[in-house]
Amino acid sequence: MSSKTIGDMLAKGAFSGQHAANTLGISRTAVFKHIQRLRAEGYNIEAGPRGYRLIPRFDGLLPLEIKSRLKTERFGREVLTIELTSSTQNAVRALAESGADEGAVVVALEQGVGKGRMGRAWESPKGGLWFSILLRPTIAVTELHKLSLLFGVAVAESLGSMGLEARLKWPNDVLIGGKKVCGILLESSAESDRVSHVIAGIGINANFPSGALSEPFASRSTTLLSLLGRRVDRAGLLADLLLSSERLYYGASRDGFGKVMDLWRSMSCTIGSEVTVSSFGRSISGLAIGLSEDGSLLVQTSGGVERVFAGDVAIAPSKGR
Ligand code: BT5
Repeated sequence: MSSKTIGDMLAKGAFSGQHAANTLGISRTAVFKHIQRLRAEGYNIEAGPRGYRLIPRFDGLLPLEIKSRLKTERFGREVLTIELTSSTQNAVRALAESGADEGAVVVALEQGVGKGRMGRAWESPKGGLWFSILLRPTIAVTELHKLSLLFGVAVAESLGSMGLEARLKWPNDVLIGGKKVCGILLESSAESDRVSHVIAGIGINANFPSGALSEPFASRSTTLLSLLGRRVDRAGLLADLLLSSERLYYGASRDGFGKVMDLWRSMSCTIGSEVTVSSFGRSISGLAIGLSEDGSLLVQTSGGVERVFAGDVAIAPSKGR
């Protein structure tokens, strides 16, 4: 028996020391010791007439609330929630440098300087699901970019299980109804050709209205609240997403990225669309005809098929679904 079991009970509601002792087959003193351990970790646990009760904080994203929903082996087993940070990427980098294990997650209620790709900003108001996860992949440096495709698939799967049809825009956007609901950022640290760690940052516009973002992002984005008309359980969504991504990640580490690529193709709104791709100051237009095995986008232009390895895609409005 560990504090985790008491933690799971606390995440579900109030209980008496006697009830916990009976349920777990331990003494009331042992229950009290677990409660004290959790208090020492920073949880505010009230002992009132209805027994022990966890005082809510962090708007449903306390580590205990997340952990009680986890079905993963490694992803999210170490989780830290921060009220306000510059970027969860920085917080996970600090964990990585202090030797944290693969799967450590940092969640922030709000980010002061949320990061997009290529030095762009990511607006991260309260109500979003902003988190980063530490990976220590054994894959080749040349395969790293496929991880952003992998997380895109995992996000789309999780949103799908909430009844939302998410589509993927190459390389790393998740769209619903043609509007961006989630962005993915991968930052890696490699020495020569060995990857020491990768930090995957995922931002999902969850429980705030699209209007909370500034223009022009607001009109190009959507949020789960705007789509569903209700707040979602972010701890549950995070747990679900960690499970999807863990399955895909260890599957890809074992068998390669073939399955991820196939899933990505089936969820793509890029393939089959007229696109303009801007990459390193150059822009090409044509029909996106496929995703090649190396993760590059194949674009049929008037001059032939071009293979795009990095860049931003704009989808022609009529096809941007
Ligand atoms: C991304 O970059 O889409 C990656 C976003 C990753 C965010 C997560 S949150 C947790 C972790 N911690 C961080 O600091 N970052 C990660 P990119 O493809 O470059 O898109 C950035 C562009 O999206 C911006 O230039 C805006 O146009 C737009 N944008 C900014 N905030 C947005 C938002 N909340 N929703 C939709 N679009 C947004």
